[in-house]
Amino acid sequence: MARHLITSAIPYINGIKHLGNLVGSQLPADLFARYCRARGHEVLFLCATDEHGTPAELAAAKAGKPVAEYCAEMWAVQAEIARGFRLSFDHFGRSSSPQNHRLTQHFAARLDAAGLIREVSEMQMYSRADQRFLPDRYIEGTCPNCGYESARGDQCDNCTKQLDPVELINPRSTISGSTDLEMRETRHLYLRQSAMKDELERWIDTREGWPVLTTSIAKKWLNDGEGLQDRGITRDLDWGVPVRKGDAPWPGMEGKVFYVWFDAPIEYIACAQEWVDAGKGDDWERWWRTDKGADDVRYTQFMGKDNVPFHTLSFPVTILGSGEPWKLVDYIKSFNYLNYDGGQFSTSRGRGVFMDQALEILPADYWRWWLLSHAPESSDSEFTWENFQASVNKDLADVLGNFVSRVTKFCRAKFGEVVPEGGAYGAAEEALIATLTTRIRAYEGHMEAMEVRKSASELRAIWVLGNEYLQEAAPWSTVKTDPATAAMQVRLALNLIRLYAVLSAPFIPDAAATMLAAMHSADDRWPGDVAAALEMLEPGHAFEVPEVLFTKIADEAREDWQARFAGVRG
Ligand code: B3M
Ligand code: ZN
Repeated sequence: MARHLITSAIPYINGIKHLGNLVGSQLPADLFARYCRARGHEVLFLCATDEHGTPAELAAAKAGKPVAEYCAEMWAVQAEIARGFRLSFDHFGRSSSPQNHRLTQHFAARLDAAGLIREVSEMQMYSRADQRFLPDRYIEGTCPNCGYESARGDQCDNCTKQLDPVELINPRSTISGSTDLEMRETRHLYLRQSAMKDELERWIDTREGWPVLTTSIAKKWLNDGEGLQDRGITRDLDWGVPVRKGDAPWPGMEGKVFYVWFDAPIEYIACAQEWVDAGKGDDWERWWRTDKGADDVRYTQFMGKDNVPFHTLSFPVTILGSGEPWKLVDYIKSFNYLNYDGGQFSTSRGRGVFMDQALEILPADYWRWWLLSHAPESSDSEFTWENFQASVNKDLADVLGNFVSRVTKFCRAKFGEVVPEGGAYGAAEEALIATLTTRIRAYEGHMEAMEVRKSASELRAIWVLGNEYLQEAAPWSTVKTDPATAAMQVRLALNLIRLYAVLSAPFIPDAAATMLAAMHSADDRWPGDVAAALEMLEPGHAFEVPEVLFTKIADEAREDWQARFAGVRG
């Protein structure tokens, strides 16, 4: 038994996320958390909303609400949708929590004491039309690195380079669109990341088996051009963590807040404190402090590729620079992008399927299965309605659903709603158990390695084995000449349903629960010896025929949805 700390990148508070966001962090993190729990490990799985900075301010302004009120409402909306997708967070926190305020100010004080913060007087973009400084996302312009025309002030979405707003070419205000901008003096705190380059590089070099996507992005920003640059960690904004040195004021920094990307990852830790303060846990330090037992913890982070630089460089600098024994990440699982039907998902244009809409049209398991089995791991992947329909109809309805329904209905008709006795296994059953064993061990290997697609295809292959067995054994004809053998075949198949429920639960938790309930079984222990796992439901054990597990998607529904989600949301 091991201890797993698992965090998903924390989604911005501004609005409901689309399926591309979901599959890039929260959903695969949930898959892994559920798998680890199923294997008997101790898990702390955390996520939160990322509430500070310009995205929140801009969205609140658009909604015509005070930003605190807007964030509270949107947190509740996101929490509800997360429950709908069965995301099994131990706590879904908020980066605006008092815990995160305190901890962020604490880290800033430590970094300052370590000489890692310098104060810089700089010229910053000021918009005369808007009468304010324009940090981050209040400015858009052309990326100096790749030429992308809609790069944001803090990062280019196209090439992932972290930017400072002043570096943009042809900048404009995103509030008013005004290009009447001037440079004015303002003072800010800079984190001396450059001073941490060697320590950071040493740390990255000791990370074993990190995915290429993760290390290549980290190394790129560590060694490219000027190398690791110092980062401004304060902003001229109202909404955020006020700049303080721990409990003390920070002279000269009055009225400023920390940059959202400074406090957001600290929320991973604060979230564990919130978890304790909410009465859900009793000790956060044994997960986060290596001097308090967190040395044994394996810490895995899940995120989209655009978030990798912040997690491999910025956040580790905060942790290492503090000089305190905080737990550092052991493994970063990052994802490429999911595209939507020939283009990109677009939050601003409402293009694609958003999490709330997805749950309105189909149960969570349908989405979970498609998204995970098509996770953008080695490259970007694409959602198309045809592919979604085919995958649901084939994998879920024809393969898994059909197996469950055929076996239970046949047994009810011939032997009643109890597991029949039957004779001893023959060669076909022995062969099935051997193949299942190989495949289940392979499935475990892929799940442990967080190879999401490979896990899904192994699971699908395990389902297919059941159908192939049933087809070959054909108890519906065997029963006419040899009822005892038919009974044995059905007994094995009913046990397979229970086993499938256990194996499939991390992917499709609701269907798995339905299958277990139909088998009148509460035993969801992970199979060690497969033969033994297939004897758990003994002769005489009652079961029932479940409702249809998965309904096929008709062409008409698919076409409707295709049209509905192509355009503008609303
Ligand atoms: N909120 C970006 C995103 O949602 C950002 C992640 C923060 S992780 C600490 O993709
Ligand atoms: Zn760029």
